[in-house]
Amino acid sequence: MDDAAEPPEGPASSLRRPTRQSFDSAVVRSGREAISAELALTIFRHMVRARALEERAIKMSKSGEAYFWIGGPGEEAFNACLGMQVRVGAGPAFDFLHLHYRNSATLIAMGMPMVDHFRQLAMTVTDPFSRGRNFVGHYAKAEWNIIPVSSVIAVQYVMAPGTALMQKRTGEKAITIVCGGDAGSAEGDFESCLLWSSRPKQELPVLVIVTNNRFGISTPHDTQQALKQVADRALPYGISHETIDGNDAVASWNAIDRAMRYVRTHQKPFLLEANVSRLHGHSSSSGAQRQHVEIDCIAKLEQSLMDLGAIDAETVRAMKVEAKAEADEAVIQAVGEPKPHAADVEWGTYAPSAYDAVYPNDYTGLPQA
Ligand SMILES: Cc1ncc(C[n+]2csc(CCOP(=O)(O)OP(=O)(O)O)c2C)c(N)n1
Repeated sequence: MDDAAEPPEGPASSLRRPTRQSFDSAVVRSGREAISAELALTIFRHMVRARALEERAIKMSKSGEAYFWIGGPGEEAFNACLGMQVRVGAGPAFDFLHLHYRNSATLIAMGMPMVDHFRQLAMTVTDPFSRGRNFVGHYAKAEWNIIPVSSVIAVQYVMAPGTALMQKRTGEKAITIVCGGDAGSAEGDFESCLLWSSRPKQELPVLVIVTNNRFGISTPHDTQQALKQVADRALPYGISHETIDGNDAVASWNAIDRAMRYVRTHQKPFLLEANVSRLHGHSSSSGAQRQHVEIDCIAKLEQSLMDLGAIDAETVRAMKVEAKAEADEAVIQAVGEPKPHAADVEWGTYAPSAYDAVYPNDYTGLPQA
């Protein structure tokens, strides 16, 4: 960093910082890995905002402002680091994302306004991802190459090679990123993803991610898969792979950086498994109570930043209060917005095709930009 330059304005700008000189050289360490204090503070703020969003979302599901909650509290460290490293944009020159329903911190780090998440949860017609028709966290955004999230688990894995093939043909260094859970990795779709991504001399630029929280709803992972690590599934295909502590922001940042560089440069797949916590159980259907036995990635990074002197308790408190207020305000806005009309239930569900001569009258209109 240029010594004369001020640290960039933005998310970390409100934080108490060490002196100019010490800040430039300060790093947060974890084992043999490190990231700059400045980067760690930016990641931390994304994590805090994502947690505030999820905690408010859970409250909505309990208070009757929403019907169902599912989301990513516990995955903020890994998912914020992921969102910050995505090449965001539309079309083959940018990264494609096939996400699942726990990626709120990824979207927060990419720049999603909180209100959009709450619009989908409150099922308003203003919901930009599904017009109030899908579950929360089921993002879809053409401007950011986000393929619609499916409630049918693991299907995203088998779709990912499709966008990666298109990207490889166009010759850009953009990649496809696909995320899912450990139980979803038991589906044939996951195996198909590995197979299609690793065909000899036709390898595809897919970053295959498994966030392993050790459960499929209530079924423990180790009762279903004999392999100790999901990432070992890459071995027979010759796919490069790594398993990391996804509760560790330093490890997450560096592993995602390494994996993305590999996929971009070599145009080949990489399987990254991140062991994460599930802080509020599976969904509102199982009560969404806080699981205090699980490691909290926010507390972990907070402690590292405090130990370094890059942040103090008062600044942390202020940041959390600010994030909560942002979430509260976004909810007030979202719940006041209109709901979809019953008469429009089929609208946007079926697009015309040049080949569709059988049911020409079924076209119900595409969402307007
Ligand atoms: C094909 C399919 N089978 C079953 C379900 C029901 N279901 C919803 S979430 C889930 C567990 C998924 O666990 P995992 O893939 O580990 O992800 P996690 O929710 O733990 O992040 C199941 C079985 C589903 N939605 N789709």
